[in-house]
Amino acid sequence: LRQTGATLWFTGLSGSGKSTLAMALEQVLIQRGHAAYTLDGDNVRLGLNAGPKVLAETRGYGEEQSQRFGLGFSAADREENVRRIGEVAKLFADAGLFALTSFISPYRKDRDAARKAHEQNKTGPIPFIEVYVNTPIEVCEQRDPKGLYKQARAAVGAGKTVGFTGIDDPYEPPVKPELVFDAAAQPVEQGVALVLRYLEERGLA
Ligand code: GGZ
Repeated sequence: LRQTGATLWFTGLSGSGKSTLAMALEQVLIQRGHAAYTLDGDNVRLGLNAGPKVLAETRGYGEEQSQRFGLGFSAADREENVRRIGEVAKLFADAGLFALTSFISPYRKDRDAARKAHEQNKTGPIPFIEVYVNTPIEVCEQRDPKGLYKQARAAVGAGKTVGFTGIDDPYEPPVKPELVFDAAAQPVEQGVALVLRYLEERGLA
């Protein structure tokens, strides 16, 4: 096993193709002999950062406990979600793995805080590579694999607030991401090649 820890931080809208790209990269990195692991909503928002509903169901938490410990989609909860993911990714990378994170991570200051935590890691700086998956919202909304955009549009149209990213909650694009990939304009293989080339140039893969 080659010990080359780094965090690849994918950020972008729901349906932008972050997870598809992260998963494809994970496979290629593993094929090349690296240890790599993808953190995404499926393994983090249902586990470590479970929401109130999940905690009520899986742990039998009452209303108050669920609200207190569960993470939803308010600005404060997204901040905490991203903070914990940043810390976990840092630990994975410190242990010599490629940590790939696939979360909207919509707020710039929260991503920057994760970056800073990597730079200031106690046992030495850990590479933090921000990959902005900038697929246009029109395309994300067209894809809408879970029907969430449709739901959000309908609710907002009926005068409700849902706080859905890109609809009535902000997405703040990175100012200086290491890499940018538009999944609407390019096939995933091209995204994989883009990231691999970058990692090779930095001597990480
Ligand atoms: C955005 C939401 C919301 C709201 C539920 N806004 O396509 P998905 O379903 O699988 O990806 C989205 C996921 C976002 O979770 P993250 O942990 O990546 O978000 S963040 O980084 O902002 O903490 C979507 C679903 O959860 N989802 N409600 N209000 N996406």
